[in-house]
Amino acid sequence: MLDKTTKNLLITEINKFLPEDSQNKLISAVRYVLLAPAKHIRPFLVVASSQVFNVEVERVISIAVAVECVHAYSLIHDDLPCMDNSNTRRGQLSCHKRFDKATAVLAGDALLTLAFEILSSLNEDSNKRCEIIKALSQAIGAKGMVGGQILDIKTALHVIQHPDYLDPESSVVNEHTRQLCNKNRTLESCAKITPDSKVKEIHLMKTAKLFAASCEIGAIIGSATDKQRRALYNYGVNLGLIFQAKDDIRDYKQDEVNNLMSMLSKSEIENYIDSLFKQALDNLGGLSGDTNYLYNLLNQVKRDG
Ligand code: GRG
Repeated sequence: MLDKTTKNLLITEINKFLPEDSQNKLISAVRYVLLAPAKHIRPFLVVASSQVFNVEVERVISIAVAVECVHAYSLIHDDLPCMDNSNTRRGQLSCHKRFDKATAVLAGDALLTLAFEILSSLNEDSNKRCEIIKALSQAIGAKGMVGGQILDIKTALHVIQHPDYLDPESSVVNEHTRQLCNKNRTLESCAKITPDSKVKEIHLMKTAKLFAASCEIGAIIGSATDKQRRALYNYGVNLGLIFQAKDDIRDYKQDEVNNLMSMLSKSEIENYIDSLFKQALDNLGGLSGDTNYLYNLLNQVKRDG
């Protein structure tokens, strides 16, 4: 997503904060994930949103690194056996597989901490620094990414381990769960849940709020008006929801739990994506600066995920 020059700037900045230290296992683990090939959508959003206000990329590149640190931490922790239990990430072994579980937990912790060290040390006025830290904290805490993750895990556990909470006729349940559910409970005793709204809420918290905060941070640095800031935030939400819906379509064969494809038809998901796309276009339409990068990204995500 990032152009070559900006990507090089990002990598140079990462190396500045985290120089190679092959004797240090923790730093090696952090660099292993942070420098692995990635799309860098969130750093891109910071840079592109600030460009709407003609902010030079050099001024926001360390913020872009901080946001990528947060994202990398979430991936490392998400891959752990107690979460998504994934052996690979970014085309290589996941952090706990390449190193070990304790190192992976601590590498995530170190990345999250570094993000806030970077942001609190920005060469910006203290008001802006605090606003940026607040926006990011709100996006990734209990009401954002971490909250979305626990909701995801809890719902997944309900589906797998507690079929008594589910309606066996509901399209949210896969065949395995349906069998469990039918075995253990009668239809009458199963509570109804509304599946797609729950999953959309998980998408919002787990993914879209960090997209939105990345855009909002660009607006803060650019001294945007409240209206401009809201427009960029909402653009980020809509983009993040499209990104996740596309990911659900792509990922369905690997993971049916909490996946929109388990509860909506392909055309219903496409309509949902179209409506998010239109809202995101509206969000950009209200901005007078250069929105080309954001517009192109929106099209790219809608097309390719
Ligand atoms: C463990 C605190 C904690 C949070 C985990 C965001 C998240 C919450 C987990 C990511 C899990 C995941 C695979 C979600 C699907 C969509 C997604 C966010 C994919 C990874 O993001 P990309 O595609 O990855 O931007 P790259 O590697 O390009 O940065």
